[in-house]
Amino acid sequence: MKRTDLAVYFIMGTANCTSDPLIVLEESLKAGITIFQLREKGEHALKGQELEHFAIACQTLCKQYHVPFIVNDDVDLASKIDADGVHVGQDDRALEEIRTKFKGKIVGVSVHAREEMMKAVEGGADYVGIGPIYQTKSKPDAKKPAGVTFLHQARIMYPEFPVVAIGGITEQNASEVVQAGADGVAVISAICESPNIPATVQSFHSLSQDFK
Ligand code: TZP
Ligand code: MG
Repeated sequence: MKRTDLAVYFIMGTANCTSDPLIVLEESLKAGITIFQLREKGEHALKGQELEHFAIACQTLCKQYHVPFIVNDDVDLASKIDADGVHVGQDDRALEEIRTKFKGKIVGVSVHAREEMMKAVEGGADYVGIGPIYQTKSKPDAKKPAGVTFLHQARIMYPEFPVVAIGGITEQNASEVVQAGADGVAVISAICESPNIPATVQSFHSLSQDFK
């Protein structure tokens, strides 16, 4: 994958949307998101066949716009529907196992500290997600906001490695994370709750271009 693929990374599940999630996704794709992750969580999360159907609907839209389709956590679902990649946290399946099961696909890993970052890079991750940078209301079990300190260190450790920042990122604070070294911003609420998705996506795009 290219670092520029991470510029505007939209993450969404049905719980994040107050209107039809597929309409929100299509609007975001039209507006120019560069990568999409299906992250279906929460009490009323879709499961089994329903989840698979919803995932395929998201994947079909992403294909139409030539945007990579990533599945959060669920490596089996990602393999079954032949997604473009998976994203896993530190408590999910081991990177080595995913790498062998999921050849030629994008594998993203969430990291919070130096050792986790080194392990992900050496274990063959294609990119890392660093966060939460700011306070987030989209992940009830999120760690404490870490600010941009580690993000900046990660960029110094690995000048060329694809890094996306996550957690509480808005149009207002996105420039700080890009300046600290992120290749892009991963957002849920900034897009799901935007009153003007095209303007929001455009504003994230122009920020990541300004600092390149
Ligand atoms: N991982 C760390 S913070 C977060 C995830 C999935 C939620 C990001 O959502 P938002 O609404 O962009 O803060
Ligand atoms: Mg996870």
